[in-house]
Amino acid sequence: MKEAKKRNRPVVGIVIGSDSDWGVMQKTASVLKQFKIPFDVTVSSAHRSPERTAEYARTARTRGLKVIVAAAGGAAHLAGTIASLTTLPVIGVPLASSSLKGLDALLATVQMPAGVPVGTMAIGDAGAKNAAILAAQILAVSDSEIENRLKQFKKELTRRVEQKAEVLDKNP
Ligand code: RP5
Repeated sequence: MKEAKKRNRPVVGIVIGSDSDWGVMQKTASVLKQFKIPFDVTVSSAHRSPERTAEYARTARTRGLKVIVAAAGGAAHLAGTIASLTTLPVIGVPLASSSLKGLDALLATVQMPAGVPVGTMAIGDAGAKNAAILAAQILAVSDSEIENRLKQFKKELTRRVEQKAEVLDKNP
């Protein structure tokens, strides 16, 4: 495979339970772009399209994915179902799309039985962003370019805090 083509091949797969989840999960996509990590996105539901979800999970590794980010709201079984069918690391993002405001999705995603782990993020926006950062950190174990971008990112986080502290120091 040509180098350029290889570089653009998606290594992170984002799966959302419904297109209504995309508003939040765009944040995962934009952080992955920031780290120059190729990804793809699809909709699949553990409950409404179980066969499609199983097919996605079973073929993920051979399609070249290295990490899967699965996001759903309500009785969120998407990440757990995918994790049961692949050896790839699965990051779950619980979403606040039901009247329980994501607590249902958090518990459904995080409370996996021993043997089938899902790395569960915070509910909503923070979780969506952290899913991308964690995916970058997993990939950075064997990719020094991504590792360097992560180092820069952390420096920038610290710089912003110092900047805010300085503003408050001057005008308490
Ligand atoms: C979940 O149900 C989805 O992940 C979404 O968060 C929620 C509502 O889906 P829609 O009714 O908007 O399609 O499965």
